Amino acid sequence: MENICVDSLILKLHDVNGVKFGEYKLKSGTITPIYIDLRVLVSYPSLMNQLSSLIYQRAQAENLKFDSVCGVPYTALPLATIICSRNELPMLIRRKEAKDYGTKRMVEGVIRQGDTCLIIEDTVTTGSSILETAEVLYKEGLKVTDAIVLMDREQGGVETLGSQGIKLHPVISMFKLLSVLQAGDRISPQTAQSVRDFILDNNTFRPKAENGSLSPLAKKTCTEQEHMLSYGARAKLSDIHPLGSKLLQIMEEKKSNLCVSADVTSCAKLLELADTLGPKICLLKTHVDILEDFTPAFSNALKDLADKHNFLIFEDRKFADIGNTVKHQYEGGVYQISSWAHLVNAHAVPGPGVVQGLRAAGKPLGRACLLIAQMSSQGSLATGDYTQSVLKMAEEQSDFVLGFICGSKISKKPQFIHMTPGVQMQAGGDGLGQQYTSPEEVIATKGSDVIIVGRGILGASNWAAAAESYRKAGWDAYVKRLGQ
Ligand code: S5P
Repeated sequence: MENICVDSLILKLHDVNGVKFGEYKLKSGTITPIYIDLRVLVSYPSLMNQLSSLIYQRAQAENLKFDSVCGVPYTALPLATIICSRNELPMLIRRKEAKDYGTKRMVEGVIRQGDTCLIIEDTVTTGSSILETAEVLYKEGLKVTDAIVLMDREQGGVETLGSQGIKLHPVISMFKLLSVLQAGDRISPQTAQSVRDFILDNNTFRPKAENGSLSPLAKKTCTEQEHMLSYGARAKLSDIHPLGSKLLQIMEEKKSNLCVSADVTSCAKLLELADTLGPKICLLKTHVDILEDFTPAFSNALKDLADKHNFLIFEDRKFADIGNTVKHQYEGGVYQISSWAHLVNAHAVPGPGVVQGLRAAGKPLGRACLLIAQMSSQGSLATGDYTQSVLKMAEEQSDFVLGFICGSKISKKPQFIHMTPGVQMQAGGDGLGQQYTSPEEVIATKGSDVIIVGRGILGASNWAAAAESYRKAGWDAYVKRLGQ
């Protein structure tokens, strides 16, 4: 099977003006800030071929069963033609107007009653064009169970067609398109956001309240879609913490959502670990107070390695005292944590003062903190209402809190980064309360962003190979989540 990169095709679609931003009037009369016009494709044969392959790959991946293929006229007609010609599939052509002479047929090609026809479309907004074509095919005695669309504007087409018994399979979604164009610096974060707002507010299927706004239930579904943004797109959101943005950029660049928990007890070992695993990780987590031979020179050496390999340092200090005390613990004492750790974490038990204390020392240095909203250990008390209160505390102090330690995604704000410890390839525990979940489960199912792995890597005979397998598992799960 041809290896086609969807992201690069999206950029090409933009290059050839297949996607435009501005003010355009749709068939319905609505003014839209994004216009998708794939009629230009016929002038770009190589792009046309690649897009056709992508569409057909989708049909194969879904294992669709059909006897013939029909493209919705006119734009999807050449796409369907290429697919049918390359794969030797029988095609049907739907006429827009019946001929006023001869056979007066609405569909050209050999029709066998009861056959199933797959519909191909270039762009879907409401799904009405596919429905029109399906109606014509039904009249000829054909069945339509599935349709594939290259670009889904995500304005209710899938749901509308689904309610009519046609399963729509989108190849590229609007949210994916925006995220790739934003990450590729083709559009500003503001433009991307305004298009997202427009799409969310103009869904033809979702129920609207009497005042015309979406119902809270529908809004919930919408913001969930937003969380499916890529790390790179989230890095560019307008109100993200600068350090959160930097971390997300590193993740995107290094294709790594792996944080190694460097729980070793000598400085030399920790530095060796950081140098060996540096290229594979986005974040290195330390417990500086378990080092037997800490010196200030060690923290300088660690900072150098972080620069060399482009990762951030996270001291897992779990501050949990009144603001004044944590400020001292953070900037003073033997460790002077704020001078070398980009990130620290804190329990929310003391109330918002704990963040205020950390902020006083860390903000001038450009640092940030994570709040512990849930824990991986058995019988943890950080659940339910407690977790919700932590979320609220983070929202109120998002100038210094950039995310959470948690078991699964707890905030729908894409600006917050979720990090999950207690990760190993195999489920199980350590006999001291630790409970393990797999990278796939944490990232793809639970919607977290970063896997924190300690003994899963440190216990292996080859650290680099183990880290690579965790990096790959975490990244594959993220790619899977984006495609969902
Ligand atoms: O809930 C938590 C929070 C943290 S930060 N559960 C955890 O296990 N951690 C930390 O993650 C813990 O202190 C340790 O450093 C790491 C997990 O290590 P592992 O060897 O069990 O992967």
